[in-house]
Amino acid sequence: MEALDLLEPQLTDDFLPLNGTDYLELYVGNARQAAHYFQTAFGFQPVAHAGLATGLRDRESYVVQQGKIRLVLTSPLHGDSAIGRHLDQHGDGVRVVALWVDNATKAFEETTSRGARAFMEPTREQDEHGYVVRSGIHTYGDTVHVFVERNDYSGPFLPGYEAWNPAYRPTDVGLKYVDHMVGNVGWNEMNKWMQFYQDVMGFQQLVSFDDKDISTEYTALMSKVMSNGNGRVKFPINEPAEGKKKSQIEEYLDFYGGPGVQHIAVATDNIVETVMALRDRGVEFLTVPDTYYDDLASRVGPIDEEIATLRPLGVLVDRDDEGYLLQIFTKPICPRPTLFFEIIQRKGARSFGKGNFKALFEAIEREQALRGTL
Ligand code: TYF
Ligand code: FE
Repeated sequence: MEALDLLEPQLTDDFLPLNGTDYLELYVGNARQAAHYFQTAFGFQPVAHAGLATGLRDRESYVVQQGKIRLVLTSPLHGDSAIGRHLDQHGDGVRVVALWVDNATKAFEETTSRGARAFMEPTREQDEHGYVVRSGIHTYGDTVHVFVERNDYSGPFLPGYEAWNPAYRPTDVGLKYVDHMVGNVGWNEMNKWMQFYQDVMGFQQLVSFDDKDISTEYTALMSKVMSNGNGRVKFPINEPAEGKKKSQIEEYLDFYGGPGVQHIAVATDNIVETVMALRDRGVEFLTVPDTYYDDLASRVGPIDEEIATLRPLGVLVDRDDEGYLLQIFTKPICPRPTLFFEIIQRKGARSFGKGNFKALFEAIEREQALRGTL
């Protein structure tokens, strides 16, 4: 690993100050069932709804939230539509990565003047709870960034949405915020998108992994981690690399029909309890061979958790100069082997689990072999 100095909060001019991730909008085949799944399996809480009942004619959306993580699940009401075509091409996936800003008009001007392709001109929406301004730009594939200015808004989500208060409310599982969100891009496109986040959005590179860091006997990929100035938004970008067999990134590109969001890493401050709750509710995780745990203590040194507790859960551990982290990856959450979730707990570490890459990628290869796509 070529570990560049981890970023300190930027003191110089940040032309695109971000307060964090505002929401992630997934286009899904059945938003009602997806909302139920994210409530039941992942412990998200119901927040808002828009659809035929609120005057929309073309789509239905459910908003669910846990900690600061807000998901919008949207389905089209007709086939011959932009959302319908997105679904046909990509299957369920992330369409919008919305970022919370203080000034969505300025965010639009700063990014488009640096070369971003406009997706949504600054638009003000108002209701009895105040107003919101949104704007947007295109990023890799069919993915877009929407800038959300909501400092003068007190409604449940956005104007046009009604509060959604069903009696059904499974408890949360302790998820707190989006730690990072990873994009898979095409062959030899990683540097282009790294440059995009640097030049157009003012991000800086945190870390870079080449194919020697991220390869097993069979498959390889490359990755660069981009971070905004204050570190609240981190976007690793992966590209496939040549190996003896098909890279998991190439598999993703084949099934998603191009670049897109690969995984959403969500943070917890008690990964043992969170993963126990998720497993109880039927969430399926990748597992590593039991031997992973045999040399864990010597690899990572003393940790607060009992290895005997982590082992049956399949939680992975890695250490860097600043501390350690615990992480685990779900299987893909849809029929295509595309989008999955990572659960992460940081105990000082600001890295991404490089020490786990080999075990993790071998676990992914076992899944690829089961699917017949390796
Ligand atoms: O976000 C990361 O960098 C880690 C490791 O295809 C990782 O979660 C990297 C690539 C990948 C899966 C996980
Ligand atoms: Fe990750």
